[in-house]
Amino acid sequence: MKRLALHWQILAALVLATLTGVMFRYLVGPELGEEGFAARAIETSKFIGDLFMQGLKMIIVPLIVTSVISGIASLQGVKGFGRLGGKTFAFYACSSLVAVVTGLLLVNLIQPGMVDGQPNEVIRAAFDEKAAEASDADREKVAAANEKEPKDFLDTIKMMVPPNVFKAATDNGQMLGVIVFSLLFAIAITRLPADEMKTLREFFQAGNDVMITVTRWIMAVSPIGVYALMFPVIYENGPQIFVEMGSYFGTVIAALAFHFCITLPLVLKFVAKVNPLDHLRAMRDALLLAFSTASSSGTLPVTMRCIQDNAGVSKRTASFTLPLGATVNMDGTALYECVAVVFVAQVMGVHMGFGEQFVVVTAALLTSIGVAGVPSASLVAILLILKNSNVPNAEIAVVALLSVDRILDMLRTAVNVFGDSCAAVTIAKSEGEELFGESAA
Ligand code: DAS
Repeated sequence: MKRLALHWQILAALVLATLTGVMFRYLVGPELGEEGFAARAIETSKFIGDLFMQGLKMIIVPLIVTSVISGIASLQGVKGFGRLGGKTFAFYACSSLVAVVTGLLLVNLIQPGMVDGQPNEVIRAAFDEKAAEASDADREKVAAANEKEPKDFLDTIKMMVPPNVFKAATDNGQMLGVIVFSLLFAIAITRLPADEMKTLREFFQAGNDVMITVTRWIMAVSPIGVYALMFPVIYENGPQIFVEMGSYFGTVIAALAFHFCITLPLVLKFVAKVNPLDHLRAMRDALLLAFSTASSSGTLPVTMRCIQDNAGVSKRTASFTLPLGATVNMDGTALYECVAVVFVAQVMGVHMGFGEQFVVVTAALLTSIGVAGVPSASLVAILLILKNSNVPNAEIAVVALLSVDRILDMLRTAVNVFGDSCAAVTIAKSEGEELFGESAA
């Protein structure tokens, strides 16, 4: 029997996880006791889900290093690199700025943290309640973030030059140092005599082929991994979070949907001259995996495969734009940071004028560069921006947001990955590449 396409397998796993999560929440859990069968099922599911996530993270560094070096080494010297770099950073800056402005407009229009122009006391009470109920892990995560000095742009620059690239490689979520090292290594190869570099190029090309095969093996079990990741999320996140903080959820989802369904498709159609639906179909596997794992870095191996195999983007352009994008280009995250910071300020009764909101926009753009591509990574940035904006009870608010963050994290990670893929396609088209099976004109 012909095997279902991967995106259908992942979709089926998501539906099955939702059905069993709801069944366990309303039928099994309470009757058999929270410490009984349901708890053991959730614990087993989380173990398998973590194993799958670790499998994805295990291949990130070797895949990216071999991909960037074998891909970029085909660039003809620094001129080509400079042109590609300029286009890539210009796209990232513009798309993230539009995303942040979208979030800012909606959070000021909807005002989710206010009722009749006054701070929403119900949500304020919900913050205290959720902060009190929060897991020790969530509390420790926020306390650790609270210890961090506010990361400014210079910190992000420093991350690009790791004192020990092999140590930097262990922080899978924050790939900046490894990517910059790989780019420098690749450019050096293009600057040295081609005949002397032949063996090295072939080594990294072969290494990349091996890593692509390993990626396919891990993706073969992705339906199981996706199910195991989603089942606990559905079981633990009942619909009440959408009631208590519905206005907040609605604002974030509306802003993300606008960027995903309007802004980026317009860029594809009028800038890249590509049919947005063709691109969406090409990226299905990566988008579903990004949604399921809430990790841009974890999804990167599949994003690379989709953009090259389905969209037809060259390895050179994909190897340059996507690893960087997964780390520094996070439209969904930048938008979310903006909405969350202004929302918390509204709940805490802190009025943010144009000047204060401009600072939030700038901070959201800069911190989203440094946010790692792992689950709930942006909440650290939100805490830093709230502290920087002198919003009181920032830690309580962030612990509360963290307790209801998973669904929003899944959505914004899908937007992050979609934004990266749109950048790759737009830049590939600007380089004259024929995509989606375009026949030579
Ligand atoms: N989950 C992060 C990612 O992988 C995004 C975030 O935390 O905002 O992109």
